[in-house]
Amino acid sequence: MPANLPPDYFEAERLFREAESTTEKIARLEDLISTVPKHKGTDRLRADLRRKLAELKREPRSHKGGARRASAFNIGREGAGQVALIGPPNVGKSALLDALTNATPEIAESPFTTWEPLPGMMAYEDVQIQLIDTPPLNAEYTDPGLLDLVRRADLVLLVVDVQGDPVGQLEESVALLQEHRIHPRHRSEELGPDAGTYVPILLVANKSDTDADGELFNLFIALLDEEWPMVDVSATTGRHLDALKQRIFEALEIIRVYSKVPGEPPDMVAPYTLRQGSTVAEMAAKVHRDFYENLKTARIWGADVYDGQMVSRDHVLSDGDIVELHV
Ligand SMILES: Nc1nc2c(ncn2[C@@H]2O[C@H](COP(=O)(O)OP(=O)(O)O)[C@@H](O)[C@H]2O)c(=O)[nH]1
Ligand SMILES: [Mg+2]
Repeated sequence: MPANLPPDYFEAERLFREAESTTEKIARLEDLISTVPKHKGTDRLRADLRRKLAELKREPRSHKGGARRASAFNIGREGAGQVALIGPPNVGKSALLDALTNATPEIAESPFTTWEPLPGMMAYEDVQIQLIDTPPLNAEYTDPGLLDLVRRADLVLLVVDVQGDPVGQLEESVALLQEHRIHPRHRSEELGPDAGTYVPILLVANKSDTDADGELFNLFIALLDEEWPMVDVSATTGRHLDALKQRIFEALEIIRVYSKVPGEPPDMVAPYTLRQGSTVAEMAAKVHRDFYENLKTARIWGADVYDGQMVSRDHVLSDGDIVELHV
């Protein structure tokens, strides 16, 4: 694997790995190939990928895959991460989307108010995160598009109603996902690499509006037989919604990096967002391919460096760093 592939490559690679039908695999592999920068260090990789693409094109296509790509669930990623709100009917998924984002979904007591997924953007400090409301999980029928959305999501918020039967709701939802080989990430060690797709899940115990001392929430926790990352909130009163936003940001495992043009003040308004552990070269790839290819050094201001420190392209960035790229 050549060093310093741009972050888009890893994202595209993940989507390719998760593609199910041949049609979808071909489309995603084509996307993947387009993210590989063209230079000597990537010759082998590009040849391997093109060979794989030729093989896939020889396979018979399934119509199912073609239909799936056009699904309403295939929502383009926007902002620093894509987060799916899922769960049983009436737990307040749409109410949460309404409370957290600029979107205005329909909210109602009837169990099947939401039929189509609906995205909205949530501001957290200076980043925008995409939240997607979805139709309820249903043991009778689950749209394959919904399952794909869950597999692709950077984070899943599994919403339950703490005033209802949160344990039953959680168990049913997890069982349904499991039927489709989707598992919470904290089970990966137990289930092993061949069990299917692991997704990070944050459990959201909604409707905790009358639960001022957390009694219902603590009872819920006591009844669970494993530990979940979880937070109790109320979409109606706004209780703990700020904490929820922060947990979402943390769970995405991203850092914000601010760019600076030599001789000018940094742009502190629109940070680049990168995965934790990303390097200066990966940041350069987000700015422009030319920066990525021609980058010589960079100067950094931030918590782990002295002001204006010169670093190489392999330097690992921290949240809040200001970076001046030199080509
Ligand atoms: N008490 C209370 N009711 C809520 C809360 N969130 C949603 N609801 C109500 O629960 C019902 C279902 O909400 P909705 O968002 O449509 O649920 P969804 O089916 O999961 O999308 C509506 O009557 C909402 O007003 C909450 O935090 N507290
Ligand atoms: Mg709804």
